Amino acid sequence: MNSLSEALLKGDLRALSRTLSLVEDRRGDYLEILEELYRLAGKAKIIGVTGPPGAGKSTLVDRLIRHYHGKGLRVGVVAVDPSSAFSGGAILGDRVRMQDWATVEGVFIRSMATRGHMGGLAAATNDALVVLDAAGFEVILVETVGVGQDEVDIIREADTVLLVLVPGMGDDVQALKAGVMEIADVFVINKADREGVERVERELSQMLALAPDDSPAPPVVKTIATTGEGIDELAAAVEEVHSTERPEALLRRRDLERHRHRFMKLLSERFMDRFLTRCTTEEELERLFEALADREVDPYSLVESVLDMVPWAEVCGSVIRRPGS
Ligand SMILES: Nc1nc2c(ncn2[C@@H]2O[C@H](COP(=O)(O)OP(=O)(O)OP(=O)(O)O)[C@@H](O)[C@H]2O)c(=O)[nH]1
Ligand SMILES: [Mg+2]
Repeated sequence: MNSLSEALLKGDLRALSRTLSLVEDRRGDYLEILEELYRLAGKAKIIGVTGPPGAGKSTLVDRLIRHYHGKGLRVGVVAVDPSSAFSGGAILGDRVRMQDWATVEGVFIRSMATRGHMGGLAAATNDALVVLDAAGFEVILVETVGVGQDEVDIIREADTVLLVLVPGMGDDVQALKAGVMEIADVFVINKADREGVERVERELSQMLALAPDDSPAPPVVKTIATTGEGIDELAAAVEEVHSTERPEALLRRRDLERHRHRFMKLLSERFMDRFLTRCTTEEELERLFEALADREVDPYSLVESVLDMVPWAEVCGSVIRRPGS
């Protein structure tokens, strides 16, 4: 076994941090480590927390850490920082709160930057979840701002998705509909101390009534994250969704969907990476692009010739039809 995975499995937190850095930057032995750790993962309860900027996600996450830690569970957190431009002050708040947990045994918090990921933010974040899961964290909270495809791809990995809304969102409830609305398992109306709670509740239930499928309506929980009000109810709703509410077939479908997605993403990420590292140099690529720009070659036949070189018969015969052989 890789020495880093070994140390991490023994509970070495520095090894855990280093592993997460390798995974995040796609460097070193990260693939070998992920292969090893993946086999040990799959036990954690992953809770995704998403919603618009400033909705109180971090404050809720802080409360949920307290809740689960208080039950004696080991809690991991992956906070995907929104790009600094649009949430200056809140981030500082996050950091301060997070620092409070930095020295607490059984709690581990990791921030992921949103920029500069080779294989995409979603891939890096999902692999970070595998690492934390294998490292024995029983509950893993993932915070993302619920906009953009990356965030949807991240939150898709969660077993339970909490969508955080706030009073006074107005048309924003409508705007969130695409993507996250469909995958939310629990709706949280945070900042319930503010005016307009009934209104957002009403809009939400109208929207949920329009849902086409026949699965049970997801629970709606009101919270005041700053005081902790409603957190026990929220945890209970998560528990219930997790244990009884969803029929087996639905969970299976979701799991298959998740693995389909992960496989496709990984295949394209790795394929591209192999091509770039094994096949070409920067200079060669540059020349290739120049030839394309000068229209000496066309991109269609070029890509087809690359793919024609792959021994497809072998790939399909042994890897796909007999996985694991
Ligand atoms: N009144 C009130 N304020 C809250 C509540 N929950 C959070 N806040 C405040 O709302 C602000 C934003 O909270 P955060 O937890 O940082 O929100 P966030 O969704 O994580 O923000 P981003 O990560 O920047 O998207 C902070 O000033 C919180 O103190 C609440 O229930 N009621
Ligand atoms: Mg936050």
